[in-house]
Amino acid sequence: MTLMPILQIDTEDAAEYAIVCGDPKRAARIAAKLEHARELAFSREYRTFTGEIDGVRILVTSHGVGSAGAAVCFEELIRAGVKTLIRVGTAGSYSEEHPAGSLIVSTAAVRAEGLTRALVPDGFPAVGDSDVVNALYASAQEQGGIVKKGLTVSLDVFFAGVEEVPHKKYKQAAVLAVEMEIAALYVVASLRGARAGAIVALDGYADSDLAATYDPHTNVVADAVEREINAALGAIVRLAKQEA
Ligand code: R1X
Repeated sequence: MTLMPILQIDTEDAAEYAIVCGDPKRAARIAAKLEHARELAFSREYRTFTGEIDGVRILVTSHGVGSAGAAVCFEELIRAGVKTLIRVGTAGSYSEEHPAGSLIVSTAAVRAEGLTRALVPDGFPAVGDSDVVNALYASAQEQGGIVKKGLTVSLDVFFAGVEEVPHKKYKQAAVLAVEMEIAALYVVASLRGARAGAIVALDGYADSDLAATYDPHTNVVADAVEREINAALGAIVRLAKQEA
């Protein structure tokens, strides 16, 4: 029995699988889909539930906004005993081919944040586990709507300052979406011998003036979040069956 100091969950409560998301309210929404769901802890921005999907026990934990805080969550989940992590998040789009309401499965993330630079050398990849990514993509396609698989970029900046964020270059380099935590998830998972994947619901265009236009609280985004949650749960069932 070891209590994780920040998440406040115990090794006894760990599961092989975890779904992670930014918003504590979304963690509750995911847990509501589980059998035998119960809350384990709510410490700072980290809210953890456990429950079962098709007989597979999982954890659901919120990680807040931004890489540094999210990495604390990923590290402690893995230390507690989690082997597979799936991030269910939101992101900005780089293309009119996939507008708000589309889903993107991240195969790998550009490390454009600061946290992973303090963990691993330049050139170290932030890459998803291929089994997890493929299971997520297959389950997401069953949910309908636009679903794409490809590169995402993780930034530390949400509202821009005076420095330019090179959205145009990422777009030219075929990056599909921008968010803030996938690079940290993929690097921490690689470092600690766990596997990870991520799916994001697009909530607008990344290179628009966010301060003026950002509104993730629309029905279109809520529907996409519902589909990505179902995709993540479906992916866990697929992966557990592959291992049985
Ligand atoms: O990953 C990004 C961040 O966690 C996307 O949405 C959040 C900001 O609203």
